[in-house]
Amino acid sequence: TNAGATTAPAAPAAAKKISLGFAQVGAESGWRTANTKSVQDSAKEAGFDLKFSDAQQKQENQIKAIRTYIQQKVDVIAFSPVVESGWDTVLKEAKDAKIPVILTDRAVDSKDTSLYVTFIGSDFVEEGKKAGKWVADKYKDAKEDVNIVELQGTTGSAPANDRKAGFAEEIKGNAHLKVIASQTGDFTRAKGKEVMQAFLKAHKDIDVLYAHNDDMALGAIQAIEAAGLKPGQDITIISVDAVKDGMTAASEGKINFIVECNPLLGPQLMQAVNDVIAGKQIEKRIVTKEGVFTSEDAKKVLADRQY
Ligand code: GZL
Repeated sequence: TNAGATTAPAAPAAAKKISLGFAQVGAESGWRTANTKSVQDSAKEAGFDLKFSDAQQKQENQIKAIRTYIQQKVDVIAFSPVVESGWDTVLKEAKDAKIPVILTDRAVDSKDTSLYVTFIGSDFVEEGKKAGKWVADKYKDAKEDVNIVELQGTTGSAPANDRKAGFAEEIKGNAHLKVIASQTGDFTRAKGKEVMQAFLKAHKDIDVLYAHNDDMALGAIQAIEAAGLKPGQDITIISVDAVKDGMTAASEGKINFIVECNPLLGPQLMQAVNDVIAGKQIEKRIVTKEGVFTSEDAKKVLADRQY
């Protein structure tokens, strides 16, 4: 018999962790912070090696991050495109490198849908419609013009384009409903306050503010109060996201109606990553579930809100 010392079989090499490269938009809003936390917590939960970057809302930084992930040969790339266009080149590079790409939160306008496996995110047109429907209903018997100002999200972003379109669609049936000013506040409180100050200087008779996110609405509320007006009373305010600070303002009657935009996309993203790695078929579009809240509703659910 072979008297040679036997050696224990080598311990199986720890299964190589799935590596996920995530190129985040930035840290511009409460929504984004909650979204980042959801991605990071879920990746940890899933045991993935997460590489994460913050692009400070600049497309070139997101493109750089994606190129880095390609060089690092990650298993999957995911990102939330800060704007809709300008992605085809870098997405082709990922495709040539045989690295699947998952879109989360925001969409791209690429015609070639083979450039990404799936898009997990809200239906922003639907969100704009929910906001517009509420305004159209509130002012359905208006006998004189209702002057609306609009704080748009980041110029060129899917949420800004679609929330604007959905809202306009729902109010077009009533000629009294007039959007007298519409400008980007870049989804931030600071810019929302600055643009609302300009709106208040230019227009003495604003009836409604439609803000594409809570952070801009909260900035605008500071400007409205500084002008000696009562937010939620002198100026009716509708917003989108339903983050904690927005829901708090709603519970205080400073925001009258909030359309929820769910940032907790982490679990669905990690499920999609596992499915991609397993070679499973994934639906091209995964829509997140979300509701709406009046001031009354906000009071009831505020304590239970996760973000
Ligand atoms: C929407 C998301 C938007 C939020 C903003 O899914 O892209 O970006 O509504 C965030 O708060 O800045």
